[in-house]
Amino acid sequence: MNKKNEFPTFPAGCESLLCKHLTKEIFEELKDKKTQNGFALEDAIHSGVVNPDSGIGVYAGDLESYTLFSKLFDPIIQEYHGFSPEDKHKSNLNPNDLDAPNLDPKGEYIVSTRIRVGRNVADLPLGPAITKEQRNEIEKNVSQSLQAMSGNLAGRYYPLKGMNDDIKAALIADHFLFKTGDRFLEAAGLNRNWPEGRGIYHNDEKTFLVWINEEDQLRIISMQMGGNILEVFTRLSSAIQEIEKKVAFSYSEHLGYITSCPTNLGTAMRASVHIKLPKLAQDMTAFKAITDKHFLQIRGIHGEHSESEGGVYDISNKRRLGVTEVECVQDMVNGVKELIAKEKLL
Ligand code: ADP
Ligand code: ILO
Repeated sequence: MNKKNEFPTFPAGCESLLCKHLTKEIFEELKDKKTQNGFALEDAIHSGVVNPDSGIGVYAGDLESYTLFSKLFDPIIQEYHGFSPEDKHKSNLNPNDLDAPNLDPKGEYIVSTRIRVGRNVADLPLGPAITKEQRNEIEKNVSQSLQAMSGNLAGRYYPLKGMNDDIKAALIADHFLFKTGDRFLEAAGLNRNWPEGRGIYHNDEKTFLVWINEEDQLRIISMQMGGNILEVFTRLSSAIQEIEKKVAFSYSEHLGYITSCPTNLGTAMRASVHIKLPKLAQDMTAFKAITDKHFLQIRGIHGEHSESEGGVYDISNKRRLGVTEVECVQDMVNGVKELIAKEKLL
């Protein structure tokens, strides 16, 4: 058991970026520092300390965490995104710059497409350090702004508190809603006061959705069945522009959009397909060679830390910082094109 404010010990075989980059020297230098929101090093590392199977293991409590604890965050960001402290982030949400032809016209491989971005409200703490009152205020303001949306983005907000259990389970099983009780988020302090202040907004077709106050204060999502990636990106891009007219988001020239998990910094974008690759899945080395080449990540179909089912995988961009939104989606498009070509050959 690790003691408070003592250098944590990690079990043998621990592969998290936290355990790799948290040296005793850095720990001693940072352990008594706190951001203006009272967020300390031990809060930032708690999730990775109690979950040694974490891939990353750290969360930020606010924008200041990224500078105050930069000796820990910078090498983690560098290793995950290949982005150095001198680099600047860049943005491009223009669908006209995306080269995304229909990769699967007969609908044999791509089951569904989803692109999401994370956003947090400017000048407030991030989820791990936010107060209950601040969180509830965000829910109120953001859900009101969303309910004023029109056209194909018009919809309704459904608070998690009081949501019927069957409806909740169906929304999760159909990949629309976040799960409850994630142990990584729990240890990061992101599940405090659950389910209060959380909820989901969606249009009737459930092609445009916004999660409120999960890992990030907003997760803006565009998704639909099949492989029309351009349509999904175009919808997301216009939705983001609409929301940005009403809500100011936390953004820095260096790190782009600020998120609680450093893997999401920058574009905060994850563009994914659920894709059937049963033959290629028999040879994970060949599979991984293609995903690595295109900077892609393989997940199971019930989200991160879940397994594949029936040869269907969640394939998404891994890089999010120092690349534009168009480049994130382009990574996914290029890789999926090659994955389908390989599956066809087998
Ligand atoms: P994130 O919100 O960070 O992308 P997850 O990996 O937890 O995190 O995914 C959230 C939900 O979105 C899960 O239910 C997952 O199955 C679903 N999802 C992700 N990609 C797709 C996709 N291409 N089609 C359908 N559902 C998807
Ligand atoms: N803290 C977890 C998850 C890291 C990346 N994923 C998300 C959802 N942010 C880990 O370190 O494995």
